[in-house]
Amino acid sequence: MTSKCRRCGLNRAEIYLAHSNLNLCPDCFSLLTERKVKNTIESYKMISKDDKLGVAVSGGKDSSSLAFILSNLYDKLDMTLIYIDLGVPEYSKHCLEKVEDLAKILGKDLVVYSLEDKMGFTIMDLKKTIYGRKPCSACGAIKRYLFNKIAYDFGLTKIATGHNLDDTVEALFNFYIEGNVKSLVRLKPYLPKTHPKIVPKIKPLIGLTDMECLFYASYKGLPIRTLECQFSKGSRSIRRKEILNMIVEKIPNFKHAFINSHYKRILPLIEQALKNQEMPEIYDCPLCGMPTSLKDAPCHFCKIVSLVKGELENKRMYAS
Ligand code: Q46
Ligand code: ZN
Repeated sequence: MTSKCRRCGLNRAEIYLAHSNLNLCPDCFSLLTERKVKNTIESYKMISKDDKLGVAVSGGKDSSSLAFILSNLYDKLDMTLIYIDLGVPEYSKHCLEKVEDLAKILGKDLVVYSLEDKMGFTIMDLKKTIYGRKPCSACGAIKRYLFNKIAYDFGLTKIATGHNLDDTVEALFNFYIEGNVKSLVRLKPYLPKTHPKIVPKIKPLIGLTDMECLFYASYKGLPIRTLECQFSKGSRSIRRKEILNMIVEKIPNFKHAFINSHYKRILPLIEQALKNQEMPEIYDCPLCGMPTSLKDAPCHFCKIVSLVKGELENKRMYAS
């Protein structure tokens, strides 16, 4: 026997949300999903009407759902999609097609930043040169730097990213294990401006699971990628997510409880304990002028760029 939607009582339920024990039809699910995002935005005061918002898009289910929900909820909001083409064969082109389709559907501007055109190298060069194996940590650092730099150069006031509940719990879980208090404190739904050149970051999907984002994107027929980056397989973050999903099989609201207790009870205590600590100094990178915690030294991004460019130059010299 098929069950009816718990909200409308009319349509056939197609999705079961174990963490809240709800059977929902696609329409009610979509409505509740959008409401959850609106509640997150309002409770953290993430967006104001004068904002010029940059949305970091990747062609994935999360960032596509994010852009779609934001333009549904705030149709007058000044919103620009930003895509970084990393130059991963097949994958990057495939993702670019998806974000171009999304921008057309939403009627929003899309800024495409090609690493190869602008910087003269791709993520594949990172693998071939300095990293040898997986280039993911450098790739993450490059993306973080560029999203901020692009938003700053375009005069955008905030950057929204598609980090969802699963991503956040996975990252928190890792920082707890490492005892990495500095990163733990920085991982917030709303990271305000700490320097004139640092654009505030918001995570409106922090209350939605991977599954909810996937269902939402498919119910809305959003253009999302069907290819994975060749470096994503077997990553530590995926393994940690698998472990957390095993816990959820036994304790369905585990991730929701974890994140609630972290943000409502534990983080305020940590922040209180760190209150009298001096803020780390911020310097200007001598190469790009962007903020860095390193004194008289290039920022992390510029270091990666000069390393990979130096290696590429060496290779060219040896080859000629
Ligand atoms: S794009 Fe970059 Fe991911 Fe590919 S190289 Fe790794 S970090 S897996 S989200
Ligand atoms: Zn720099």
